[in-house]
Amino acid sequence: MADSTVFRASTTAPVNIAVIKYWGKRDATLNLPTNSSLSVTLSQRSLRTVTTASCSASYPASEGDTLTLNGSLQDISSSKRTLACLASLRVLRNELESANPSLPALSTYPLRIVSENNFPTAAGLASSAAGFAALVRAIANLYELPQSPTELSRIARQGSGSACRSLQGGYVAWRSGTKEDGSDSIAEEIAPASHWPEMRALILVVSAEKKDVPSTEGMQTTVKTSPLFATRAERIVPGRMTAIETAIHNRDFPAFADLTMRDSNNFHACCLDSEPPIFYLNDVSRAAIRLVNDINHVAGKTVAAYTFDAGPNAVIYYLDDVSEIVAGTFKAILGEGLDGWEGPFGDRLKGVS
Ligand code: 2P0
Repeated sequence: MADSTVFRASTTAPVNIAVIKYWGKRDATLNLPTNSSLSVTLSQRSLRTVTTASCSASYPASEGDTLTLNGSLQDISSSKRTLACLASLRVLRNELESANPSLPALSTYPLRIVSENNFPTAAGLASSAAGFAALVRAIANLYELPQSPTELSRIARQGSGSACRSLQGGYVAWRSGTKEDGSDSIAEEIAPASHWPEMRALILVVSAEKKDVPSTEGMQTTVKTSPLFATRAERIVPGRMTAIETAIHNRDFPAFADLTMRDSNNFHACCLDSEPPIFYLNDVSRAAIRLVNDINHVAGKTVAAYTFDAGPNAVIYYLDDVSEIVAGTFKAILGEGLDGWEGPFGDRLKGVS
């Protein structure tokens, strides 16, 4: 009879919001990006995925590995990305077991993965980033793998590109790398959150609907059809990566904000430059942009920065000492919105329709 011991590990992974955007793949199977990107990892108190991974010799082999997301069983047999992550993690566990034959053969047991997001899935709130980061971290913990977060980022990247940036906190750069096998396409923390503890993020949930054009599909369209995109990848992003790392190291908010807003605009310009054009921003998004511009104008300096991912939801970065001006103005203008969540760094998240 199979040993009924169940091995289990749980973890949480936060969402990250890019300030220099990843958009475009040079290899769609390995999820190798066309350009480097840089993100801020949000607090675990706000948007996060909680994942438990377990395995047991007593789990029926006929059921194979299973993934339950927000209470519903997913068909992972057709998810090449999930399968790639599980296969890579098993290889690492198998290496441990080969080196130490007294270890239980967890790599041979079926896996059960149960994952919950505390925010809308696929609404452009980086759910796949937190999801795959939590999946990789939970199984790495279950398998007691010694690999560092940067080493594990290679695996999370195969699940979803942006997931490689959610294994670490603070300010994280994903280096695109140049090697064909992706071995140098990894994420590294360039500064911990404690380096700039005054940083705040306010998330405006403009829409919790699934996005119109999924990121993977949208970026492939952009790479194939946008002339502006080639300029972005080759001539715009490399300089911005260096400049924003300097701004973060110097805690220079105006420079950080300027680069963040320009890069969001450039990414959405590339979307618009695609054929067919891709529209992620809507009227509420544009109103948020105008409001940030107005706040900065009235303040007489740059105190707030907006950024938008593949959806209409706005993320507004600002520093704690201007919280009243920035978050206060947004709250006053947008009113009590649809739903208020406890937001990153203790701010309230506002839903607006
Ligand atoms: C980012 N986004 O840097 C950019 C900005 C959306 C806009 O990473 O195909 O879900 O799974 O690698 O990671 C969204 O792309 O795409 C994304 P895949 P992913 O955060």
